[in-house]
Amino acid sequence: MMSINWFPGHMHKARKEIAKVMDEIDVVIEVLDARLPVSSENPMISQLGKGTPVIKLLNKSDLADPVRTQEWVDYYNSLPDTRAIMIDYKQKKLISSIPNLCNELVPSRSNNGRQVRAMIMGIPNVGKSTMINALLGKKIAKVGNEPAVTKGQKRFLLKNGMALSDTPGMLWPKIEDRDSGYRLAASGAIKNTAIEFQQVAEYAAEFLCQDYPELMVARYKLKKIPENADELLKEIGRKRGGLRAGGKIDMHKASEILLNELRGGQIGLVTYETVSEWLEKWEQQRIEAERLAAEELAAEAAKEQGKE
Ligand SMILES: Nc1nc2c(ncn2[C@@H]2O[C@H](COP(=O)(O)OP(=O)(O)O)[C@@H](O)[C@H]2O)c(=O)[nH]1
Ligand SMILES: [Mg+2]
Repeated sequence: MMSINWFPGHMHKARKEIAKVMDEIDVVIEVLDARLPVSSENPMISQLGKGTPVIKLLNKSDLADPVRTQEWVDYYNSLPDTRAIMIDYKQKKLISSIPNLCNELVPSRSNNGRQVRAMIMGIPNVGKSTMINALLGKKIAKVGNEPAVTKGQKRFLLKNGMALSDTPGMLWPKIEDRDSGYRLAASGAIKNTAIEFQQVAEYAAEFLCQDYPELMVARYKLKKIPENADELLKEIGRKRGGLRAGGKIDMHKASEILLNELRGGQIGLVTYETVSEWLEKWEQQRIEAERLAAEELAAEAAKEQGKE
């Protein structure tokens, strides 16, 4: 079983900082990775931001499956106080429409000529800094692959009167779900994780065989749809110079090829999670939580009886 330790101390600090600024925020602009909208969430955002309207940016949609992204957009738009848009860093027009969307969501402020205060939030690497720079039309936030780029609380003013600030502290994804960990690793959203590289490739290969077999056939010029992850990786190894002395297939090299091409988008537009999958998971979680609560009640009742 994998375990990923996200420095709870850091998390605690972020929670305090966010709770402190949340009162001053009118709109949350939550940046998600369109390929894995739920797994790229940080639950603190919805917890601490309760009652604050949110714009969900399904970012990096240039890498995602457009059909699945549209399903996520529709789902999020059905939630109260929530707007969702499919976006990526090249869509300048769409990006420049975000301030107006913020104003629409908080008419009480914007109609009274007051600045709408928006905070851009999200886990590392989802594209917050890139988005801030595009919104401001200049390079203010440092873009980088390393997460520790945005430090402290910064507030930037926009020309049209919207005040925009970056996430204070670090918001790591919450990895309780096994799939979420692998998806974050496979997409490149998190790097150098505790998960074995080859295991991530196997997970990705399994998923691709299941959900996108035709992309595999096209990319690796396969004669037929691979039966499973192992067969796919072996085929990639064979075709792409992964043969070592004695004809042994270099599975590490095959894994590297698959993951690099998947992350780079060469394989095609891929989305790891679907609305229907998560609706089912959430329903199961709800049932499980209810069961636990009922058990607890029963245990307490039994204890009370014992006292009498
Ligand atoms: N393909 C793609 N890459 C993006 C997009 N937005 C950001 N990136 C890349 O994702 C990486 C992380 O971006 P950054 O803005 O630093 O993320 P932050 O940690 O949330 O501030 C950088 O390499 C960006 O170039 C997008 O819409 N599409
Ligand atoms: Mg940043």
